[in-house]
Amino acid sequence: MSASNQNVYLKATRYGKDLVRLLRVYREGQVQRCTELTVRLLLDGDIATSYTKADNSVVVTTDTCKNTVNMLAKKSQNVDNIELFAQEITEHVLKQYAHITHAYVDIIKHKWSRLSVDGKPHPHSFVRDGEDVQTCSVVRERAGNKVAIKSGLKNLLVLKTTGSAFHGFYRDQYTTLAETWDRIFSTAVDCEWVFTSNDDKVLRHINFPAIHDSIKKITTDTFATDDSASVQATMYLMQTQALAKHPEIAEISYALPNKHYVGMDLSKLGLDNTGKNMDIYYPQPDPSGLITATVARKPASKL
Ligand code: AZA
Repeated sequence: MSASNQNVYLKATRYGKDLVRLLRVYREGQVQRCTELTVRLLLDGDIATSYTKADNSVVVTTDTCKNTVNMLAKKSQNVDNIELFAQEITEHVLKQYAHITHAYVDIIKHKWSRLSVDGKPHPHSFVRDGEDVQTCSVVRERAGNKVAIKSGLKNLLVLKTTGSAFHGFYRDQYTTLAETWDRIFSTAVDCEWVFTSNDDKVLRHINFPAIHDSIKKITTDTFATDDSASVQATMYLMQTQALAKHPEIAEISYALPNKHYVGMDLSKLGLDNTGKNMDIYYPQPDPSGLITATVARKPASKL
């Protein structure tokens, strides 16, 4: 059977450039700012013939996608506000290409924090003080000029040395885990929140950096202060607080690995490293638990 008369169809398409990396410097007199991004720009639309008929006339090249990101970074005043910058890219793409119906932009913002010298913020020097990143994902659809925005933070490593317990869990013939009332709790926070509005006029005026800072603070404050009964319970507390504080958000998801730190058995060396005497732990690289949840607002009830 030839390829063309198989009983198949092209179900979904999306293409563009990934891993477009750039550093944007803003020079404002003596003080300079910089933002380093990794950007993905993907397109969809009336492009089926490029797959099914080798028709390249509908292909905006992936090289053009890369140039678009770089040119808009050059022109934009908002590169450091990644949700706004991503909206600018998607808006340009749909204005520029009549046959493109969807633009997808994902941005990772890497960390460059201003250095201090003798206690004073330095005007043009920065430090990578953590591998945690800020993320966003923006989709713009020509039909109805709809925009969907998700923001996030990833790889924020935290650890607490007490204030975490885990007991009362389900037991069966395969359960060997001991209950604990005091354990190390460590995780790499991966969190995403979805904005309720799909209206680009509304979405242009949201204070995305402030919401990001606030959700990061809710996450770390709750992690530190909650007398944790489990990763699940602490996570839910973070989610309910974030939704209570930020009406612009429809839902919030976390994925938290439970990075196990296990007390070392030093009994063969004649040392007690158990119970209240446990202070040497092995940071177990794998396996780790993985706890995830999405918390969303209930639909408004119809009276
Ligand atoms: N949640 C925890 O907080 N700790 C655990 C789990 C869990 O589901 N399973 N083992 N240890």
